[in-house]
Amino acid sequence: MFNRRKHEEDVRREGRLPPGQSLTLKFPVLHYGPVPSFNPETWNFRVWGEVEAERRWTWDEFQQLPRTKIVMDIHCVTRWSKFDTEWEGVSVRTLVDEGFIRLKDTARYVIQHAEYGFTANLPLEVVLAENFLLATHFNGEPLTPEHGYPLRGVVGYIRGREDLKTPYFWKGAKWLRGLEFAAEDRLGFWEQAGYHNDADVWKEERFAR
Ligand SMILES: Nc1nc2c(c(=O)[nH]1)N[C@H]1C(S)=C(S)[C@@H](COP(=O)(O)O)O[C@H]1N2
Ligand SMILES: [Mo]
Repeated sequence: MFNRRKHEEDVRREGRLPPGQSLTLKFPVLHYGPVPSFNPETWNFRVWGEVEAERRWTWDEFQQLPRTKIVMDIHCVTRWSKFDTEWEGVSVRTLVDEGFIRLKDTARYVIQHAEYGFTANLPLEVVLAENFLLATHFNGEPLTPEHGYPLRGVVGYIRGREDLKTPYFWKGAKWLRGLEFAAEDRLGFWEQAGYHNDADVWKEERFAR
């Protein structure tokens, strides 16, 4: 308890605690519905929509993509924040820069599609920023099933990067199966349920109404 309080004082002083948030040392699990199972034989990852060519990677092929590590603070709309979390996986920016994904000029939004039809939407510039990752590992270990194994979107705050927009953590879909690049925005699962579409943690954009 003392430990938690002290950590919270530290991040508050450093300006890293967004309004209305409190620090947790745990890693709460939050999602709608059951945890899906994973079959590496049938799993694939698809990219479609406003792209020059649709892509589909098997689990083995996905392992061969270039990998990136980032350290971020993550902020849940239910008011817990977790600091200095380390994520490893595949950067969408890298996939675009290295030609694995070729975007059309018309691509302006990205819909993450996960198991059971769950979706989360973000503007393209957020998905292409350094604080968004298709993550396979958390703190050096593969994701656990309840945190999205084998793949999830993650988005958070990178220290000192006030230039990047930081949305709440719900904008990262667990059990991710594909990215749809779109010309028009379309509300995802939680956004349709009344969560704020922009979800900026510093502006406390929690709910739309
Ligand atoms: N597939 C899927 N991903 C999801 C959700 C969900 O319901 N389904 N919930 C989101 C919400 S509301 C939050 S706060 C985070 C929680 O991630 P965690 O369980 O790893 O803490 O996952 C997000 N990703
Ligand atoms: Mo959430």
